[in-house]
Amino acid sequence: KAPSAKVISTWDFGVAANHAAWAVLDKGGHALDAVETGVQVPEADLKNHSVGRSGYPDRDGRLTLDASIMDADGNCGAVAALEHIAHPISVARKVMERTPHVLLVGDGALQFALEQGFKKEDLLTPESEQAWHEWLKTANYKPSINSEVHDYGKAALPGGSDNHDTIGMLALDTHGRLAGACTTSGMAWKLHGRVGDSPIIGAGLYVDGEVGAATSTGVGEEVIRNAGSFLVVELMRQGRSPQEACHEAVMRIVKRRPHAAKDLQVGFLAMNRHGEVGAWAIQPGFSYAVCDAQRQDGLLPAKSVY
Ligand code: SD4
Repeated sequence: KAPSAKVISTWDFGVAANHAAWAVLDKGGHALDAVETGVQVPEADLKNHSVGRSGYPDRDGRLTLDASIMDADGNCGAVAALEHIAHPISVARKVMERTPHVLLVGDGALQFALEQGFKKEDLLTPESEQAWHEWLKTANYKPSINSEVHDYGKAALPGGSDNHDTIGMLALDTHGRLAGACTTSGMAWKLHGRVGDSPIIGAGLYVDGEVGAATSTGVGEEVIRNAGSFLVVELMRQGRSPQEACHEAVMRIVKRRPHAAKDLQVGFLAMNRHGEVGAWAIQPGFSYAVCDAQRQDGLLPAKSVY
């Protein structure tokens, strides 16, 4: 019997993204095409200030994008601190398919994108630029890394700001193939050059066809520190359900740095190769979207530590 296709993704904007991915899966398409197509939806959404076009810029007013994509066989590609390209996920896929490399950053990533025929655009909308000007008025362009990271943490809390974070998407197609994609403009007002977890394979995204896939959202520094998505997949390999694996990975973050963790958000989302899903977050408020043949617009609250 052919496996049932399924796609899941982070946050409420995942519902619309899942719809686009489902159109690919429902036709018997490849999970990799599904996740690329799916996350392009929030990348293009002007109302969304944390992914792609109209994302909030860094401290210097520059909009820099991070994205990664991975399939079940360990093929992967990523871009970090990429400017001026509307769909960083598609550049990440080209890195995977057309270079011997996994990760291209900054000017090099832009140069590669232009060589591949992507269009150079100004992605900072007047609204996002205005928000940056407002932030500058009170932020004092704070030089202290520690206080900035702390502020970033607060910004990622529900209600802390409208910094609504990353889209991470995981799909299983009708041929039983898994794939994942992750894309973000990163934390609003970050230091120029800051790279989060989303383009780091094993941190913001990890897929292993033998086991399952995981992705993350929230304060990327905490996810990188703990190789978060890799950890979730390895826990599933050891027999945990996706839900148990996400819980244990979140607890690892909380136990290692309890004082930092109580004020910041990290959420994990996972799916094993049988299509079972799970999620867990540090703080309440993390939701994830689920779409399969039974239900196309599912949105579920994740359990949380606090
Ligand atoms: C990152 N996880 O860059 C991403 C997205 C984010 O608050 O903005 N987190 O860390």
